Amino acid sequence: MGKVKVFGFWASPYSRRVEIALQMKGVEYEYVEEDLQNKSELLLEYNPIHKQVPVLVHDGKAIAESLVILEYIDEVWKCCHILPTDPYERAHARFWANFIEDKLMHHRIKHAFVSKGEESEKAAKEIEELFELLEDEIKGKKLFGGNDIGFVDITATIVALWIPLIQEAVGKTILTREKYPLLCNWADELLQCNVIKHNLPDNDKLVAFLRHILCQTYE
Ligand SMILES: N[C@@H](CCC(=O)N[C@@H](CS)C(=O)NCC(=O)O)C(=O)O
Repeated sequence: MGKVKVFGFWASPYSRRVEIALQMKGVEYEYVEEDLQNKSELLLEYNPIHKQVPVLVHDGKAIAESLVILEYIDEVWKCCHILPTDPYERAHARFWANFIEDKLMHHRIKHAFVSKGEESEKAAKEIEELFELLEDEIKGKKLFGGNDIGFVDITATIVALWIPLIQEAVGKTILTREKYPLLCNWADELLQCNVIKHNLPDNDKLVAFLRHILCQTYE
């Protein structure tokens, strides 16, 4: 099926998505760790638009953007589907993955956990509303993908691991078991899965890293 390479960064939830998907499918690949302060010529060549990890290189052809890469992996390696086969279910999974991407990721998480004063309260309220929507969506299901890990679960690993560790790093808690029991049960379930467990960074190392980058942003 051709040579597969992943350009990633150890603490990146986006990079982890790609490795989880490849390992679910049993695809062999070479992993290249990028220094994001000093990006390699190859990364800039493969992802000239965004200049970000992850990048998947398959048979010499580069694909950027983690969700695009997940769909590519699912189309090329057909075993154990990441996206549902039913068109409606597929659309539904894409909707929730995009929801996580557009609404939750990027600046919203940083704002909710590390901004100060009035801005902080507003951002925390906004993120609480998003968690409520996810809490509702997971109702009656073990995982977002049903009984097996799917597109939304892989996209949402940031909620299962990064958010609890961001909370630990900055000493502010928004996602609690009392308020979001179903979402927390889902996170427990997901973190038990071997392919997820083996693909997540070391907790202490990640907390230290998150503390460093998040606090630096708002100093
Ligand atoms: N939308 C992109 C986001 C990727 C992203 O933000 N990557 C970060 C690492 S977590 C990065 O490469 N940052 C370096 C930079 O922006 O200069 C995806 O889904 O792949």
